[in-house]
Amino acid sequence: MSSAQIRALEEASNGGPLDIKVENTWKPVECPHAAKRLDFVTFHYKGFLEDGKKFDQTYGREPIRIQLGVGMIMAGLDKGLRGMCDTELRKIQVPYRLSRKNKCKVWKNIPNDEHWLTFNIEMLTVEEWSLNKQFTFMDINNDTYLTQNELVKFTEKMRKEFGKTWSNEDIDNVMAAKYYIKYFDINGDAKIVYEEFSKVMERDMAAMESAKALRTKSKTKQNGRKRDPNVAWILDFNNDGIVSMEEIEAADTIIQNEPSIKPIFSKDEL
Ligand SMILES: [Ca+2]
Ligand SMILES: [Ca+2]
Repeated sequence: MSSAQIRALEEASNGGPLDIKVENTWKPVECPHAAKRLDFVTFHYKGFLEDGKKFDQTYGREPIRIQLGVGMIMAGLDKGLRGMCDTELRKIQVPYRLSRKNKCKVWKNIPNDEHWLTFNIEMLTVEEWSLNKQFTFMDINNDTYLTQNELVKFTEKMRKEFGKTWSNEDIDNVMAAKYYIKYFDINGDAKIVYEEFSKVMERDMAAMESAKALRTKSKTKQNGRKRDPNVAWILDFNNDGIVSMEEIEAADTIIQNEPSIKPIFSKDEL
């Protein structure tokens, strides 16, 4: 029997697509902040094949630091790491369906064809998301501002190291970075400092809250993905917090033009 046939049988007996299995092996008494989407988490893992053989571990090298919910890790682990606390130990089993990832540096030792993968996770730190942490994450050379060139490098780094890609492959990294600068650069000096970044992000997040309230009131289902706070922030062209299929499909064309929402604020807002 092929592995695809085994999977089909297992899904049939499961009554639907297989999900991850989580065992809480150890939880600290104190948990000041449980990991949720957008938080930055730093962890070690040991990975095992279905026959129990260890295929990899991060012990002995740098632990892994990723942001949750933005495509930096296989879907099964992204889900399984949610709710973890500093120092917590968890065993997460990930089915084939949720272990897909692009070829990249950080995940290169993880086999791509295994039916089930088991990860023993040791959570080191959970850092709660903030605008400041987000800005620092993108400021890869740590000089307190973001430039077009740096944003291109950041996007490249996300792809090479973590296998994160644009959902529309026609999007060009340089065009996206250019658009991003125009979207955030309040004083027009081609650099984004934290004050500009936070000002524009806060404006957008307020707009997203209103859109969300409106959706709740009219019981409209959100149709698309949650907005990514990294360079892909620009893909939510109508500022409603949801990146729809239409927005993704039109993105490569839209970003060739000036942003329709300008980084301009009235006197009251500044
Ligand atoms: Ca910088
Ligand atoms: Ca949208």
